[in-house]
Amino acid sequence: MAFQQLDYLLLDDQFSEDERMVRDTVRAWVTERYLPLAMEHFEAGTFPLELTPELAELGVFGPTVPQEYGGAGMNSVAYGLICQELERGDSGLRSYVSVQGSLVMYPIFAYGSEAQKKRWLPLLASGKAIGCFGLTEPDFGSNPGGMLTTAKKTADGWVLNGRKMWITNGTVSDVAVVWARAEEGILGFLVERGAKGFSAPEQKHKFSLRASITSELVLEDVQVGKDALLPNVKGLKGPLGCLNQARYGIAWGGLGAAFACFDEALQYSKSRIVFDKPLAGFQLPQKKFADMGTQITMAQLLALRLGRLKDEGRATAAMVSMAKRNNVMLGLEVARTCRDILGANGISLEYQVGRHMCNLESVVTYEGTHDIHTLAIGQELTGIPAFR
Ligand code: TGC
Ligand code: FAD
Repeated sequence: MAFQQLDYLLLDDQFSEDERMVRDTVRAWVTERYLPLAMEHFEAGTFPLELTPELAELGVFGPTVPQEYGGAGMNSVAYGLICQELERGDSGLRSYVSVQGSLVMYPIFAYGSEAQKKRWLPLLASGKAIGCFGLTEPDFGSNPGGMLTTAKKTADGWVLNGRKMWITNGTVSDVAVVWARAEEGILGFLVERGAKGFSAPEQKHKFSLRASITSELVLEDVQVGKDALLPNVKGLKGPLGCLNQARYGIAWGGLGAAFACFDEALQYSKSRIVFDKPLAGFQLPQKKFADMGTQITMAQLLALRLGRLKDEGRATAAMVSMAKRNNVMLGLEVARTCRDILGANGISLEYQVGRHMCNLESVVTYEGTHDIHTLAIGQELTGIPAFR
């Protein structure tokens, strides 16, 4: 049966016609073009890179970037709905798109020179170039301020040394946004594929986010020109500012995965006969659906309100933390419950619930772990940072 999204509080009419059109277009594409491939790529541990031109045609790469730079100039709610629909397909698909837009196009747009913007943004928006974002290191994930990667100024530019890890799209990227420690503070650089001393080997053997390329970035005396520096930002607020954009999209993405699992389990339970009647007719599954439906509805309200505030310029980083933390954990808990409702079928990749459940174990960790966002909200409420 076709996917039916839960909309308990009739929130559909809270979206503009344009927003609904964007959502429905991406939803139809995911159903027709991505879902038929999802199981095969998850199993093989590959991403269908050949879909890149179609994604670009849909306008999902950097949709909020102004049209003069190749973006679609959409609002934040439309961007959120795009992330929701892509993650209904697979978290790896949403990752592919949100890294490109929020973590590569955004820093170039917000911190780059006019020349960097004119060169890279149209290439990235059209999918002719792919990018990645290198912040995390083997020993510094939650605490990126401790990074060991260095940038040393030379007469002609900079020399970069260090190692990044767990970098989405690294191996297939034409350009890497690399954050490094310089005398001046933490700075961002655009490192191009093929630069001498730069390599991006793929990290294998993941049980989660399998349909996504994850890589190390190795920088050994990589010489880049002065024009590789993102000139308009200095300090940790540079990379953290990008994370706000990506975390916002992920809050909607968690909802998308939850919608997929809820719908699959609801349909399954109506046709699965146990003890002579449909599983959906027993009280225990009904309690699970009532709990999940309520939590999903609250997560929808959170995402929508945050999106409207973001479009008004009133969303704060702590609000984004609340939405990422809540909606991703909600997605993970819904996926786990729905996997259980499907019984043994729940562990088969012929169904979606197990794939979403495994994927969300990554999503709950990346872009700030659940606990890091707990502390960010705690800091906002108490005024006391408890990170150290
Ligand atoms: P702290 O001293 O608090 O802050 C340093 C400077 O940064 C500013 N700041 C922010 N700015 C913008 N947005 C935010 N969310 C910000 N949070 C802090 C802050 O005002 C300060 O500015 P200034 O001007 O005073 O220097 O920094 P800290 O060292 O105590 O760390 C705070 C902490 C733990 C919250 C932060 O480092 C953190 O968020 N850690 C989590 C790291 C993380 O999320 N990494 C994600 C890597 S990328 C990724 O996972 C991509 S997955 C992609 C995919 O496949 O979809
Ligand atoms: P750690 O920081 O070692 O945390 C381990 C545990 O300790 C967690 O439970 C954490 O919550 C807890 N913890 C840490 N600090 C505290 C504290 N102060 N108080 C209490 N508990 C604490 N990074 C990038 O830069 N770019 C990418 O494209 C990217 N893509 C990724 C893709 C995947 C599939 C994955 C899994 C990760 C990706 N990451 C990427 C890395 C990701 O952002 C980090 O894994 C994440 O920030 C957590 O860092 P860590 O793994 O080092 O865990």
